[in-house]
Amino acid sequence: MLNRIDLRGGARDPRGLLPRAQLDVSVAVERIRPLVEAVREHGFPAIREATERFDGVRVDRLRVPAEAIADALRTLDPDVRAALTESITRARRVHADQRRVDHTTQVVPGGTVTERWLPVDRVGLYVPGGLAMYPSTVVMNVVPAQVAGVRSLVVASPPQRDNDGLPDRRVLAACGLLGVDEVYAVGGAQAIAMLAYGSTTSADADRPVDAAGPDGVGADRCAPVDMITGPGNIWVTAAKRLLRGVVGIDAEAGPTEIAILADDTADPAHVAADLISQAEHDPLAASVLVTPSTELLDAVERELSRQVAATKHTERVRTALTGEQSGAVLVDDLAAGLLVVDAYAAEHLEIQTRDARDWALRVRNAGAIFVGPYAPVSLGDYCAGSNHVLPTGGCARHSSGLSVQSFLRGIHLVEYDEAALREVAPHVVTLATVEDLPAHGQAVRARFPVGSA
Ligand code: HSO
Ligand code: ZN
Repeated sequence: MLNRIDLRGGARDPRGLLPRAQLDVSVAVERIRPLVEAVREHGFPAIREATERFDGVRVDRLRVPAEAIADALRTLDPDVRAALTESITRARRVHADQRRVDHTTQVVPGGTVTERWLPVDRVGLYVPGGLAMYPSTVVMNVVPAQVAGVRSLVVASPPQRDNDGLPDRRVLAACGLLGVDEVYAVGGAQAIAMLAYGSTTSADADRPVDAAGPDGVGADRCAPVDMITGPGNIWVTAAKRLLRGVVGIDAEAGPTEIAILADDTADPAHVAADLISQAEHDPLAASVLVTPSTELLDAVERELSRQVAATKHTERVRTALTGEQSGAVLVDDLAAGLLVVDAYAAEHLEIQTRDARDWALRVRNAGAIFVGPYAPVSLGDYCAGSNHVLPTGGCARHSSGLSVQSFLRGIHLVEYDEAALREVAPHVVTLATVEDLPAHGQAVRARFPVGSA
């Protein structure tokens, strides 16, 4: 079922041999530009018009009433509630250890630099509502933001026709469990534009936020956020790309990926199940097995035929596994396999080998690494305590997954007394002169005469 790429017996550079699904966002950016502009100019009426056009729902208010969130929580299946609660507890435990402390460096006597870590003030989280409903994604975005100390957290998610034009009930329940009460029933590019610009326009800037406009609607206007996180479809991704800079954007989430580095000690039934688990997300999802063992690969193939036929989303999974973005890479040994997984830089990497931890510690590029036979990716998707918002498309070479750090800004506090400035002043003046920026030097000279260094 998997395309075979045989890298044995040669020193071929694995880069470029593992094709990935390419998402062409630039065309989508041009398509959504007018909509984003309309939201910026007109606010609520433009959002309402887009919601009617794309979601087929006519809304008078965007904000989800508190009773609807409470009701979704009250009627949530007790098992789902228990599982989400466990997921939240474990995620909080891990993310609490990511808190940063302010640090002061004494550079010279009388001269210090303090790094202060301050949370972003207001964050918007987009939760998709199309193919899949992800209450777990609400957890993975909200927990690090809350641990970072973000004071104002808002969720936007598309209105569902089968839920009275409100977002999915399980998404609302997750918001309720996490104590997020500012939720908007808005999806797609219009949601990202609303979060970035707010749903207020200059025409209603002078009325209080909770007062209705002249037409009696829009009493629940959304104030702009400073940063947007969360996955979405191509239109959401396009809007995020367009609005990067107006607001902070976490990352562009592409189709999910799993790579497994395995040797002959791996259980083929587990390897197959794990490859299928991420293929289930999307026909464009990538599942890649890297192994020196042809016996294992053959056994995994037999398992795949059996398990793919039996899984619920057979067609989606088969399309993903047989797509050019997926495959099995045969290598001479695990050291060669390590080069392949590093070149690939998977969102999720499983190590199912002898001495799995030793190999895992040698990996340089991966979003998250799942070590040994009892750490499948789906554990991390839901209940490991780790975050499941991870870099895709090779971005693990330079980026990390969502964390408390993502919601913090480090601000330097520079404190020098007169003696400390006097001592270093000649160097400042020299550097200002070499850069032909004499006014920079003058700013120091204005305080006292400066000799040469
Ligand atoms: N594997 C996905 C996250 C997810 N899985 C959510 C299930 N629900 C991307 O890391
Ligand atoms: Zn998943």
